[in-house]
Amino acid sequence: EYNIVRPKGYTVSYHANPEMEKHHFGQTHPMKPWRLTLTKSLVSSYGMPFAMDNYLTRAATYEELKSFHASEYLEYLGTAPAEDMPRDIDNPDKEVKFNLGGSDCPLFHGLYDYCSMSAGGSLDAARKICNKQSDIAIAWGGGLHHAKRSEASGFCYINDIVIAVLQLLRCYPRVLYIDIDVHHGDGVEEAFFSTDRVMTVSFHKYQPDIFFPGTGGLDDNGPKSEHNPGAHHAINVPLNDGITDEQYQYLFESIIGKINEHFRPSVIALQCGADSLAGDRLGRFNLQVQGHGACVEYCKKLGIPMIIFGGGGYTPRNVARAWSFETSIAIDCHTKINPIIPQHAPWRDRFIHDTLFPTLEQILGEPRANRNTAKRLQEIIQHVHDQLRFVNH
Ligand code: ZLV
Ligand code: CA
Ligand code: ZN
Repeated sequence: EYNIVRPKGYTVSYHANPEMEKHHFGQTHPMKPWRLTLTKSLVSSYGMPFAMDNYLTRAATYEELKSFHASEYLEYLGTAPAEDMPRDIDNPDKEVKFNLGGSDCPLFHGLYDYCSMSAGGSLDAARKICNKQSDIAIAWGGGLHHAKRSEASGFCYINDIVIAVLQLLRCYPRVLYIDIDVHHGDGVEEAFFSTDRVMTVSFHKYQPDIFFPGTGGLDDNGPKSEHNPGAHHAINVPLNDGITDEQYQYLFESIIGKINEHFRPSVIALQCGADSLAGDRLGRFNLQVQGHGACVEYCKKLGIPMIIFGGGGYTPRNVARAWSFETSIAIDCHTKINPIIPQHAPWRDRFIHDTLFPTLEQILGEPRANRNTAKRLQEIIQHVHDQLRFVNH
């Protein structure tokens, strides 16, 4: 019916496990792993699995997690008891280890399985790219960019992206990490602070003290020391509320185009956090499915192997729309996809509007005020170009 066929001349793999999606962070917590179920079901309703290699994700092993994380942290993560109420509210005096058990990073039943499956999917994706079995590998269950070596942070416990990039570095000289989640990709940036083999670029809302995590200013470009090879290899694009598709696409293409010329990446790791969409429960931007997807399309057109990760995204119907559309871009059927959500799609009523591309008015009623001026966008582009004068590979 939808005429979905394999793309010509390249292979796309899709890595998922329905077991991961059954975990719960708690009733009031904004992170809903169920959004992955809704995404997979919409992707399937369109017939997209026929055009990809589909893999059931396994859990990453302890040894694999140890490629980035400290063993003290992993051991605690594996043994800490699940609690029904966040500790810091219930027992404010009780010790909270590794930032676990607070309200951002609760200890829930099956936490270790959830984390190791998220990392397993991202690592499988990286291996498929390394083996040249895939040209684009999709891992929507990954993208947990805030986790540190021995600390959980911002709903992230295991940094699947860092683990996958470490795998890519075994087979490729240079990795470009791009992060379009509305939050700063601080954990990935920090992990590769001292190498010139990884360049990290994050686009995010920036308003220290008010918006998490508060890092990622325009002048934060990696270690300042002349002798550190990682200097100038962290790029940050701090934005204000209400940015539109048009502005975002202009910034993204100017910045990524220039980085591609100077850094010459051999592979791209793209974190597609969907909390940068309009109407997100935590986000503040005015991006539509088309503008978010345009970033994926631009990267794909560079013709470099790529892993696509998930990330944030707190309004599940919009997460499923964006990640389904981006899957269609990966397999090159986005121009012929029917914008009306298939009649047989499960949970069809959850989408409220029956289109893959709701308008800003449909999503928000009144769009959020845009606090990004044309002048500021030019300053950002100029600053990035100045940084890149130091980067030549
Ligand atoms: O999308 O949280 O603001 C990748 C990602 O980038 C905070 N956390 C920290 C700093 C002090 N806390 C506040 C504690 C909040 C506890 C629970 C919420 C509960 C309900 C509604 C919203 C939140 C919330 N938490 C909103 N923003 C936060 C951030 C963490 C954001 C992580 C983004 C993760 C997956
Ligand atoms: Ca970001
Ligand atoms: Zn986020």
